Amino acid sequence: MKISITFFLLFSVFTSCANKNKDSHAIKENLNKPNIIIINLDDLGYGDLSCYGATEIKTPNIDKLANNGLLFTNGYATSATCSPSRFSLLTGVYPWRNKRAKILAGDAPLLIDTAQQTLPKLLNKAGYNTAIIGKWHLGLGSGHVNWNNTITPGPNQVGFNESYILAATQDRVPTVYIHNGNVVNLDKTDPIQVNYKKNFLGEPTALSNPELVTMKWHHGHNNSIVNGIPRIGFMKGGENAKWSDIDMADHFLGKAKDFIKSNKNTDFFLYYAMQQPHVPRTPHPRFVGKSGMGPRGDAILEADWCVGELLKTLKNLDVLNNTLIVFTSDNGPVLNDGYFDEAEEKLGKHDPKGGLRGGKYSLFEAGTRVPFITYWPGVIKSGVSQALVCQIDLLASLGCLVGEEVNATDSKNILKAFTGKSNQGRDHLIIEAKSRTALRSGDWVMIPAYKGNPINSKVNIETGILPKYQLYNLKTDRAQKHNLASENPEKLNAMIKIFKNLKS
Ligand code: NG6
Ligand code: CA
Repeated sequence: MKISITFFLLFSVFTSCANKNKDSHAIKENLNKPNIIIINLDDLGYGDLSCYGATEIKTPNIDKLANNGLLFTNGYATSATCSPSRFSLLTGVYPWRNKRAKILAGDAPLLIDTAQQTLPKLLNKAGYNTAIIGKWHLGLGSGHVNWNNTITPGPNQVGFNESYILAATQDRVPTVYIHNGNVVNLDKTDPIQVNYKKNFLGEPTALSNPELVTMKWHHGHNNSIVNGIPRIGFMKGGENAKWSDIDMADHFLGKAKDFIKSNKNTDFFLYYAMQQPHVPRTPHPRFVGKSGMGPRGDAILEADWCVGELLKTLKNLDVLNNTLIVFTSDNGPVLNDGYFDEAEEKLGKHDPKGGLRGGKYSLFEAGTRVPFITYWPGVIKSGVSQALVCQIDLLASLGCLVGEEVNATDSKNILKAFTGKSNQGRDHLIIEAKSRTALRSGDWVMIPAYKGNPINSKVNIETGILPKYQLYNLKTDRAQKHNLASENPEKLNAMIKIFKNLKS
């Protein structure tokens, strides 16, 4: 009974959204709105999950989402790196519209304008209690952060009622948790200082004191050492506030569970931004050695376990059936991203790219095509969708779902595709990697000619950069092996035209 009512209400939402939200207020009053959870992993590849065809690693809990929900084979992040990708997910705006949308330092200012429309703001307006728990990496403050005072603006100023975050990445300082703008467990007599240009006098680094390092760096990552792990950036003080790397997954999971528990009687939106399997890979000892693939595989097993625990929590609180879960990753996979952690050596037959070309930092498919699953018991039927969908569309689509007015250019309302009511996603998508852009349109991809290195030799990944146009038909050539640019000039020109129009 409850299910058919939800179906009916959804039907009216879909009809109204097609009508540009004319009846948004009516919908808002009638709709039995679901809780919304976006689970966004860090550097998880298209081929890293058993539900996406991995045979060397088993991810039973994420598979449960896929088997009982909708698995997308053409689901994308807008960017092959973190900050730009997350910027789009939360704002519905392409990262190349914002010059600062690049991998941010740990002390970079807030990337999102506090006046800007965001997904959490929209949901907040629709009555949701909103939280981010996990990785932020969208900058904090407006230039010079004093880590010893309340840090603002940040997530709480762009729509989140609650935030419990790590500022940038696990490999960047400051290595502390920040709760609603305040560093957790900060001892005011041991203030934190952060500098990304120079070290603090007398403080050890991986270069000056290699004997203090327990995880060896391969490239970059030779500044301050915390918990034996050398990081990017210099940090002094804040001893009491430093996180424990091996406990990070449990820590964020605990916070996520607490948030769900205290909001079980209200509509809630949780952006659960997990840190795995980004470097440094520090799975809890419970998972060490379990994948046979070293820390990268173990961290994926740990993340899968966290998803299982989250599902259990929702079920035990009797809110699972009224929760829409979106599972995805911020960008494609990388093996050696700066530490010696045996990711390459112990890979065996596992293919994190799932047969796609490239990887993190790349304009080729594996850079931005990521795992993408939607799950909503009783509403989304289980299946596989080939619709072209992107994280950037969550703003317009979820805005529609909750009956909020959305004015968006880049973000498309494709709620029907996200819920499996249609196989039609967006027509075109611009993808980005390290400030270069390319076009996916239908089954085709066009990469403009660019200057630069075709291989990022540090991480051993093809960048997608060539000094000539590239054109691929993904339907017949999923691995992007055959450049059809000179064979098919008509298609190439048509793609260039669309690309120019979209970028203007
Ligand atoms: C790079 C780091 C890499 C990772 C990445 C950000 C070096 C040499 N490499 O600059 O390890 O931290 O930034 O990853 O420092 S992301 O997933 O947040 O985009
Ligand atoms: Ca990432």
